[in-house]
Amino acid sequence: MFEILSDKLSSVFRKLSSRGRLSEKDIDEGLREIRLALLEADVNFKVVKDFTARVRERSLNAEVLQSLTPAQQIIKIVNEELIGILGGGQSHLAASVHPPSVIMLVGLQGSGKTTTAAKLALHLKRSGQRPLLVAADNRRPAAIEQLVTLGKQLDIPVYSETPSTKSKDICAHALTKAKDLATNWVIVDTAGRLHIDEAMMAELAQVKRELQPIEVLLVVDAMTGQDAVQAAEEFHSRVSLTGLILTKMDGDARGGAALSIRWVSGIPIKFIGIGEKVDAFEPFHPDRLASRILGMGDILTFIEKAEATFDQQQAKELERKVRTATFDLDDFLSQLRMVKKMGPVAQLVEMLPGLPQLAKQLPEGAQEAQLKKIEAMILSMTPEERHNPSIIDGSRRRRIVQGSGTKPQDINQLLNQFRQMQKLMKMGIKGKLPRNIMETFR
Ligand SMILES: Nc1nc2c(ncn2[C@@H]2O[C@H](COP(=O)(O)OP(=O)(O)OP(=O)(O)O)[C@@H](O)[C@H]2O)c(=O)[nH]1
Ligand SMILES: [Mg+2]
Repeated sequence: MFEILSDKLSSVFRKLSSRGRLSEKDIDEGLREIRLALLEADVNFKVVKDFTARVRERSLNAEVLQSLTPAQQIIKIVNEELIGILGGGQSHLAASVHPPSVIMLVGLQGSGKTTTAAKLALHLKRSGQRPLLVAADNRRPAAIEQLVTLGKQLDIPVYSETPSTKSKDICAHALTKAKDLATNWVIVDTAGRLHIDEAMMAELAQVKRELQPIEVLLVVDAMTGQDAVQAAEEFHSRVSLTGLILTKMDGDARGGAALSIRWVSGIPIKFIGIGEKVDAFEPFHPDRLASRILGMGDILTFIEKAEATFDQQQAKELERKVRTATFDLDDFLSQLRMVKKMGPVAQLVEMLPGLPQLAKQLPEGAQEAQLKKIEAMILSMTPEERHNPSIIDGSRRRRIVQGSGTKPQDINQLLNQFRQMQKLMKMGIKGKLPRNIMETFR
């Protein structure tokens, strides 16, 4: 799930990152592509509209546009807004003050209720809790059998009766059983229907009155797209849901339901099912899903590192020098050091969108070795040479080579790169200025 969306979004970010300074038009163009990618992933159009409007508003802020790394700032904004749409923080399972805490699972036929009941019971058992499973789906004998078998497998007690007993009576008896067994959780599996109908809803409401559950969780098949979102709204209006469990998140659907359901219904997602096995189940973390979708969990770490390291004042001064074309080798060196302060270059390159491909072309350690060489050469120059490298002639070059332990062609390469940078700066080609030293390796 989310592979296509993920690919599309990272191509938008790659494009934005390659541009350096961004104009309002660049941002709108990027946002148009993001909007299309979300719609193609079957995300609800209202969610898409709200999302892109918020990202636009925050991106067109002067602080973002004038920063040295506008594309990264925008990625950060997209990530934050995505987390917001998915519910912000983690939503925990509620527990009753007077146990047992009763959890009622509801949902359409085949959404994964019975499997999820067992998964949830196992999840609780593993964290030291004592759950009781209840087979309140008396429509089909096979449904009862399915839960009983799962319970046996997991060594978790299951309460069941013959299919002729009414669901609400099964539930009343199950609560007594839970007291006898001293279980502190009761997980109730209910019957599903192909479509939401009056009889089904009336029965669920009855069961709910009997159980007085602390949680009414809707089990939603994430593969069913926007129908799932609609089902959530309908169930919510009839039995007031307290949370959602998205199943089949391991499937190859476009993922739009998963991305829309929280925002449209206002109900928090508490767990996700990620496979058929009983342990393919986990608490839902909006931030983890967002960074998975953006395919760049690491980029945030990078941005945080960069923010912590880049001295704003230093950055401003650098920008002024670039604008007035008075940028010299000393500035080059201080920029180099800023990059170095952030950590091993190879690691940084890995974190940046688009750059991993570039990194692959370079032998391991080559970049770092290259940076060390550049630093050694600049340090072997006199202040005058650093300020005005054009005075470096044959004899000065020999001295620098000896001082830095490099080769004459290394110095030539450095001076060529620097001359090119200066030329670009003088021409003032917007967006083509190397934003940092790594780009001079392109
Ligand atoms: N791949 C995958 N399959 C799942 C997941 N959850 C459930 N399933 C499968 O979905 C199918 C239906 O699951 P059930 O648990 O029987 O669904 P149900 O909602 O109880 O179905 P009814 O009782 O008939 O309404 C089964 O084949 C499960 O193995 C999941 O997270 N991933
Ligand atoms: Mg079932």
